[in-house]
Parts: sequence; structure tokens; C-alpha cells
Amino acid sequence: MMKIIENDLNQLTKLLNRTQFDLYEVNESVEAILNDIKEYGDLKAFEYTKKFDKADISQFKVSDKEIENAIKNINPLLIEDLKLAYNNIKKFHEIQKVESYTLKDTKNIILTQRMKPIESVGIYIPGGTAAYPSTVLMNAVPAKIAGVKKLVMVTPPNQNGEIKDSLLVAAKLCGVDEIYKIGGAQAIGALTYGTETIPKVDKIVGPGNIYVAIAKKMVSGYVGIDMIAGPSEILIIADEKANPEYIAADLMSQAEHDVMAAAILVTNSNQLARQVVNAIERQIQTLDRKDIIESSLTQFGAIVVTKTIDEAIDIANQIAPEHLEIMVKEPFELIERIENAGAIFIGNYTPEPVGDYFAGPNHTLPTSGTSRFSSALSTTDFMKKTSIVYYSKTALKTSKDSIIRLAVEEGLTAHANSIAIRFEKENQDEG
Ligand code: HSO
Ligand code: ZN
Repeated sequence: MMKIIENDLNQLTKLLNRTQFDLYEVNESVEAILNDIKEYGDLKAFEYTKKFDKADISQFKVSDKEIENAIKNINPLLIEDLKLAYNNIKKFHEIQKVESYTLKDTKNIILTQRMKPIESVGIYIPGGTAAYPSTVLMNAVPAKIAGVKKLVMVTPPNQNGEIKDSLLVAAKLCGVDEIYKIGGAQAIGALTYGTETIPKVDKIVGPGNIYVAIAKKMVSGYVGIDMIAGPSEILIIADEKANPEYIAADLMSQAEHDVMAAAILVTNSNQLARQVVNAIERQIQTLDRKDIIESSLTQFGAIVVTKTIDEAIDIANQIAPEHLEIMVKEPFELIERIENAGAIFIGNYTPEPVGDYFAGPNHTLPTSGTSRFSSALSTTDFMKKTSIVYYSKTALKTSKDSIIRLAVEEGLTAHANSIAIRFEKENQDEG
């Protein structure tokens, strides 16, 4: 099921070209849903929840009682695990917080970059088998550290109108303020325009299926959005000393996310390549999501055999994977040469799931080659900057001629006038 290919970037690029949907149809239906929510609010939101989630609910908001029950019902060990992960994520993201700064040039010029939290944020959490409490932590923790006042979570209910206990517990742990049982494009519409019961927010973050992704794209600009994350990717660079069993396990850990996920091994060892193929065939038999993994590996999995590890690094940089694992003799020596990767995992004992759940850095990462220019979700994604400028009369007098000349050069004489008028005799004031 896993192809072994020569170092051929053309072939690899084709492999990673993972567009599958007829976007025209998705676009049309998402647009209709967004318009309906904008116009009819809750009425249509209930209708779509019944249609798409098969849930006939009379209230979107999750009650305190439901949260209490979730805390009671969940395995207490899991609460401890969530707390450990929460603390690690918090520690890492606290340092990301950017403070305001002020540049004072004597008392005549004061320039400030002021940081403020975005006031309200909505976190989208997918439903079904992709309802991950880890994703609640990865989105809510940086938002709260940034100081977001109103943090709202939306997630589709199951057919009985319920939400998975661990999602509610994770949300509570992070201090999510309100939770609503709504998913799909209708949830994005509700968070964008507001309904009678679901508040509109300033920014929407979190992963989702193609309908959610398109809806986020459509409302972007009207509200803020985070990145549009594509299917998961893992690329592993390994040499002849690496353990094929570990590599097989790690490739499949990402392949199990989605039939569209991409798992790639790049190695300078033919022998390792063959060993990994065998290890996958064996290990896959024991895995619950065997079918998804098989389909993902068949379509988008590959083992690339290169002559050298240097070539492997080049391939990794060109693919710019979401996750990059390095399993070579001296992994730390190699890191500086990695230009493009969402997150890098080093050595035999840092499999990627350590990052998915626990280590602290964010698991919301750039996919589809976008790590060439973008980064993991961070605390600053929940903040905004405002610049504040003060010039005294003396300061303006010093610089007025330059500003006026620049304005005139641009043909904007009203701009020039707003400077010049302050220094005309008849208009002089105290300053
Ligand atoms: N690997 C996923 C995140 C995740 N994994 C959540 C498990 N749970 C992001 O690429
Ligand atoms: Zn994962």
C-alpha cells in the first residue's frame, strides 16, 4: 500500500495535490446556509441542525447541569491528563504574549504599540470522531492567556442532542465562557452574524470539514479567522540507524486522521524503506482505523529513497510539511537546515502525538506547504495591535517641511495643508 519512489519532486508534488471536492457545489450550499442564518437566525439554525446533525434540540446553549454531569461521568484519570496537558500548553503560550511598548523621544514624541486582546472569539470544534478535547485546549488556552473576555465554543451535537463529555470538561478547564451545540456552516454563520441565542464574535478559530472551511473563508474579513487547516501531514527524515517499527507507527498516527492525510518517509536507506513497508503491513492489522489508514497511505503515502540525508532535507524544505520528525544519528545537527516545517520532532522518543496532546506547543499548524510563510496558532493570534502617536508643537515644527514635501509629492495638498495650517501666524495656538 505504501509506494517506494525515487527522489522525484514532481511525483511528490502530485501526491500532495489533494483537492478532491467539487468546490462549486460546496460554495453554493455554504453561501445559502450563511444567508439563511443571517436573515432568519435561530429558526434556520435549528432547522439545519435537524437536517445535518439529525438532532432535534430546543436550545443551543449547553447548561451548567450538562457540564456538571460531564465532569461526574468522565474517567477521573482523564481529568488529570487534561490538567497536565493544560499546564504544559499554558506554560508555553504564556511566553508568547507580546506586551505593549512605547518609544519616547524626549517628551516631544511618544509612540506606542498597544496590545489588547480581541474582545470575543468563537472556537469551532468538529463533531463525530474528530471531536478532540486536545483541540479545545490548543485553541482556548492561548485565547484566555491573551485576555479574550468572551470565549465561545461551538460544536455539533450527536443525534441525541449531546456533546462528548471530554469536550465539555476540557472547555470548563480552560475557562470557555459559553458553549453552543451547533456545527457546520450554520455555526460559522451564527458566530459571524449572531442569532437570538448565539452571540456574534470578532474572530473564529478552529478546524472543521470542508463546509466549515469554506464558510470561514467566506466570512473572513467580516470577522477574523485563523488559518484554514488542510488534512494532516507528516514527513519523517530517517537514516539507516532509525527504528522501522517507530517510523511505521508514526506515519500511521497521522494517516489515521483522514483518508486525505499525507504520510511520507524520506530516507537514504533502501533497507530501512523495505523494513518500514513490512512494519506497516504488520502493525496496521491491530489498528482501529485500519481502513482510513490504508486509504490514506495508498493515495498519499510514499517512501522516498534518496542518496544522502542532505537530499532528504531538501525534499523536506520543498514540501514544507505540517509535522517533521527527524530520526537520524545526530538529529540536533540537522535542525538549523530545516527551513520549512510547522513543527519539528526530534529523535526516537518524540513521536508526533507528544505534540498533538501534551508537550505544550500548539497543534494547530500550517498545512499544504504553507509553513513556508505561516506559523502555528499562538497567543498573539488572539490579540490586536493599535499604534498611538503623539507629537508636540515643537516636534511637528521640526518635521513639518519634510511631511509637507512628501504630501505634495503625492499630490495630496489637503494632507500638506493639515500640517501647514498649524504654523500660519493667524492660527497659532499654545501647542
Ligand atoms: N495532528 C492533528 C491534531 C490532533 N491529533 C488532535 C490528535 N488530536 C493536527 O494536525
Ligand atoms: Zn494528530
